[in-house]
Amino acid sequence: MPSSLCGTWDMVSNVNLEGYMITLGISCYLRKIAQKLKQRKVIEQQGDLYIIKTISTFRNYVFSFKVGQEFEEFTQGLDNRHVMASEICSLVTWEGNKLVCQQIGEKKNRGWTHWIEEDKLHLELYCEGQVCKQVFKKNVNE
Ligand code: VL7
Repeated sequence: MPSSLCGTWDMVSNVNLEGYMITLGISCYLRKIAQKLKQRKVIEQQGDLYIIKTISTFRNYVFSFKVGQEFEEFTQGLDNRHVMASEICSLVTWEGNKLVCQQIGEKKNRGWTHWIEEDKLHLELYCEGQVCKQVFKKNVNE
């Protein structure tokens, strides 16, 4: 059973957000703002429904899904693209202890992977060969 991703997590590192944003076509202006943000993840689970909230002083992004079920996602406020299920695979799955999301759409080889390692929440956001690596530490006061 994978360790729980649930809780409030504060960003401690953020490597190559720039490369990831460039592949997504984010403007220079928005990239500068996004680079300065200390993102927070609030991850909740209600039955088989997961809710991942990415929180910042500038903008929030909320995504909810059921593991193993196809879904459509609109990345509102990020790069504003529609990504959706392919006909052959469900989009968020557990691969061992990693929660893996494939964001199938206009951009090739796009998705993310979350896992816990040494009490930290890890996230890789990837798109077209660029990988942004983020690490979060648990905020026990929230
Ligand atoms: C990944 C930033 C940069 C556009 C705005 C910056 C607002 C705060 O996909 C994500 O999380 C997954 C995995 O946890 C669950 O939905 C969100 C955010 C990384 C992307 C793009 C800059 C514009 C940043 C919302």
